[in-house]
Amino acid sequence: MVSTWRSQTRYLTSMVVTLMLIFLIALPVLAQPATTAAPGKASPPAASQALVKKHADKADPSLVGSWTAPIPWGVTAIHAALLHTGAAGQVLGWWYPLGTATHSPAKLLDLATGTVTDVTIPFDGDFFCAGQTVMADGRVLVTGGLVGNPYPGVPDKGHPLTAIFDPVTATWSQGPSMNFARWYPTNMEMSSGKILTLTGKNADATAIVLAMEVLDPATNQWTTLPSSANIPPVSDTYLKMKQLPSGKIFEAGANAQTRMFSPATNRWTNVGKMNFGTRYHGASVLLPGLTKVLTAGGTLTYPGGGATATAEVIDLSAATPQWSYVAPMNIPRYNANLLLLADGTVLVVGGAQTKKYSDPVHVPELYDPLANTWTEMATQTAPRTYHSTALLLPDGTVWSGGSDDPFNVNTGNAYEIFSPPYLFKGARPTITTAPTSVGYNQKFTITTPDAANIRTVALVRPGATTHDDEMDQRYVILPFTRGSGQLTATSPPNGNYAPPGYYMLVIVNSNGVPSIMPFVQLM
Ligand SMILES: [Cu+2]
Repeated sequence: MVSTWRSQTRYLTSMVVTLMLIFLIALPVLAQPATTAAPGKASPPAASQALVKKHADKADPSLVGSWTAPIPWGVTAIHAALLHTGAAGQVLGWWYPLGTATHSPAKLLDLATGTVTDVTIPFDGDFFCAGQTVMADGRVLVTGGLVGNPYPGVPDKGHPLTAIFDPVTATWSQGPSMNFARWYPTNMEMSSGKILTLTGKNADATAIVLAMEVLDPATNQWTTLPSSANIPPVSDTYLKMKQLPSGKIFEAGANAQTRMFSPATNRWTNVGKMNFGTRYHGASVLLPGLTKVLTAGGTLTYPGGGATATAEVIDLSAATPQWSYVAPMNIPRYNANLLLLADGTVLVVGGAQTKKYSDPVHVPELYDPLANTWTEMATQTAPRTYHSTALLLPDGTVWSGGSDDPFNVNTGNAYEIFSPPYLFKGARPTITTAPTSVGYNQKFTITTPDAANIRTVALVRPGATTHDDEMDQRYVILPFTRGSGQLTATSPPNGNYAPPGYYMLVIVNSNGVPSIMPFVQLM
């Protein structure tokens, strides 16, 4: 928590520099041809264009859920990851060093007790605007960041450093450096358990890194992919990557032209083009079923453009997949978090409307993919704009934190918990026992007194998120049969459906109420 005037001044100064930096970074993007809707394209459905809407109309928690007040924890979680450790899971959050500090501040929140532990990264390196993935063994890989020690130092330049957090020992270690410096990269775990890292600004801050590279956690070595795998020069930072059951990987923005990458051939093909155009700082999520991707929000011109409320879905199982408008959000926004919930619905949390920290949206909305409806939820206290994060927790609630808005330091340094409406709709089904690990394509038993009225069994991937890029989240529905006091589920066929690692196991009853979700390691 920033408490003295001196540190406050230093903080604000560093923030002004940050804003300038990010503007400068955006210049190459602004210099690209403007992306506008081509004539003859389908118009988006009518959406509310009310710019600022701060309060939900209803108060019944079974309709709109409820929020806690902000809870201080001493770190602005520009980055956040859910860990499988502790009795109820833990949240790791970190951001940039301030002033003359050279280590990135980090905190560990134990969800069972609320205890917060300082786990500041113990070596030099600014792991701010980095990539992150929870690897198959539960350790968190953080890639790249900003050259700028002491912060703000030399801006714009990426570094190739990596850091690995082991949640079992609650300690950081230095990982192998990447072959390329990257600031604003995306990580994703591939079906093999290897980590694909791509995009990001280079060491000179002159361009986006086009080469992709892969970390093999078994050998701790990075391998650069052949140049045929390079991303197109027009690509954005923080590309939104989704592992598909086909084995291919879909890139769902920000660029209007979306693409498919084949790890088998190391080649890209264009697949679909978003009707809205390029959605700078929009969000996207792979929907349950693993064949459709939802994108929502964003802006055509960044920074400083107006936000859109529009949303689109692409069905990647179609012969010729195309983006189609679906129901728009009620409230335009960008820099929001798009989060899969325990029942397979999608929550959009936070966001801004005109500038990175301006006109914050305090009203989350719940998207039901089956009904194609967005419903406004209860109002949260804190502005969760640029550099905000959100995670689904094992108890089915939502953690919302971050945003380094210099005028809301106290709320940026605090988190809030949202209880979705499904927690106010009667008794929860309970999982009495479940395995702690399971292989692929295996039947396994879940004992529960609620077997008779369970409608869904699923594995939910813990989040690892920054910059509206929920890098690995997925909701994998499992086939199951019912027995007396138990369910027999079948695990995913292979890593294309669910890359190896820790998942939250959920059962959802016929009222749409999810259980508390124990961790199971898929291996
Ligand atoms: Cu950033």
